[in-house]
Amino acid sequence: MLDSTLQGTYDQVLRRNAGEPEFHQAVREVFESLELIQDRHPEYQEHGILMRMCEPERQIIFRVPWVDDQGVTQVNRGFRVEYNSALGPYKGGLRFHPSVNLGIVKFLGFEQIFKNSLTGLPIGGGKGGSDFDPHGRSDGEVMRFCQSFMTELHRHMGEYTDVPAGDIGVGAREIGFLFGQYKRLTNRYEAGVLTGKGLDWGGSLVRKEATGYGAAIFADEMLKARGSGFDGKRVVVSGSGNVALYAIEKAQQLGGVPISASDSSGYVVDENGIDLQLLQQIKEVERGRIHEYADRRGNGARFVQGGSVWDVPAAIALPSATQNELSEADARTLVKNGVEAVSEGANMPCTPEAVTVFREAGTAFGPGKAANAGGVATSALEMQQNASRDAWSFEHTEERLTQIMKNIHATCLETAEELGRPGDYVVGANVAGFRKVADAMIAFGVI
Ligand code: NDP
Ligand code: 2IT
Repeated sequence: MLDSTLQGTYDQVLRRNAGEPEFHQAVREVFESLELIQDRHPEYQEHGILMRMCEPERQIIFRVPWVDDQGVTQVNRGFRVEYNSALGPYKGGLRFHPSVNLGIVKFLGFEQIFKNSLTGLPIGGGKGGSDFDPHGRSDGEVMRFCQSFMTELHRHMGEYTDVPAGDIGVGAREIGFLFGQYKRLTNRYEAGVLTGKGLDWGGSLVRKEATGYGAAIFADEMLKARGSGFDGKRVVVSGSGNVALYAIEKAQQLGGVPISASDSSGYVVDENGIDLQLLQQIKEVERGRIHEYADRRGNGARFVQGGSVWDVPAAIALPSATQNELSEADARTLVKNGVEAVSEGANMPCTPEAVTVFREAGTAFGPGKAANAGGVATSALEMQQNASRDAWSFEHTEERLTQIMKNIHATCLETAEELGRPGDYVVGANVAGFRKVADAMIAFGVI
């Protein structure tokens, strides 16, 4: 149960946003943490911070018509939720996936506000996307879709206004088509308006790797805080997209042995450790399916159709596919198999019931808004480079990323300690992220 003020606001959120379960879930989790600080911050109530924080500053929904390779007209729906600009321009990815709807975009945008605050960099929170499915579409179809999407979205963007990037289904190819159309429509080479760009046209080294690297670094920090480490231990990873691939790479560099990857068709287990080059070739270059890894690797690697990758015993888990992919039953299996740390590469991959299981078992649990903040943090570094018309080295940028992840980890731990919940990264991340945004909102008055 929430206290009466929080419950009242939460009821209003439910009423106003009917049929958006992922959004409700994200709000509820933050509110449960805010219970701990309600008494200390009467000013939040006085200034209506809770309700203002839950209501996006602006929500844009638009038609995206385009013509497929057969000459048939297709219509998708586009979204951009400009959630909160207290700390900087709206910043957050675009997701292209058939499951995208307003509630999904709002949950992601809401999480993004606090994640971006935790990075310590001047970025507000936003998210967008479309129910367009890039799977099986030709480059020409993806280009025409992206051009149509940007033809509407461009009027809402700007390096001081709203700076999108990638998320599920949106990588360097899509960002290229989007940036090209923005440039054409505005007649401005405004590099800082999008991040995740190619290295030859304003992109930042390490941005591609940043989310996965950051999630593994966050796991390492949590392990180190308990006197432990990757130390040759088995690492179970879900997904095989941008986040998963580079979580695998960094986990290997830190001395762990990642033994799995997945996509929506099933998962592969490779007891000898994932061959990252092969996985990248299949997923990044060929855009293939995960079973091809087992087909081509030989060596005892096996593909399991459907099923749960969390059945694979491991000491460290890096869920890096999508929301609510790790259930209460999965969490129990992981705990039974001796998991020490779970670091969320994806946004909200663990259900609330799963998080409770980890909390009760004493598993180190890094919530996405802290653990996967490396991606957006490096996007902010890309914006810095664009603003100064500079390009930093890989080493320098990776050092900045590592330091940011360490700072976020330390902030979460210190805040949790202050609140009498030592080791609880969920309350640490929620409260530390929230306070900065709330204080800025109070400074600006009721807007
Ligand atoms: P990609 O599109 O590169 O990869 C997504 C992966 O997850 C694919 O393997 C995909 O499989 C799988 N997946 C997606 N949806 C589902 C589903 N409904 N069920 C099962 N598997 C699914 O996306 P990213 O790697 O960029 O994103 C992964 C997660 O990380 C998302 O939650 C995203 O919000 C989060 N994130 C991403 C950041 C970034 O910088 N890219 C930053 C912070 C968080 P398939 O191809 O079969 O659909
Ligand atoms: O969820 C996320 O943080 C992202 N998809 C990255 C956002 C960004 O602006 O880099």
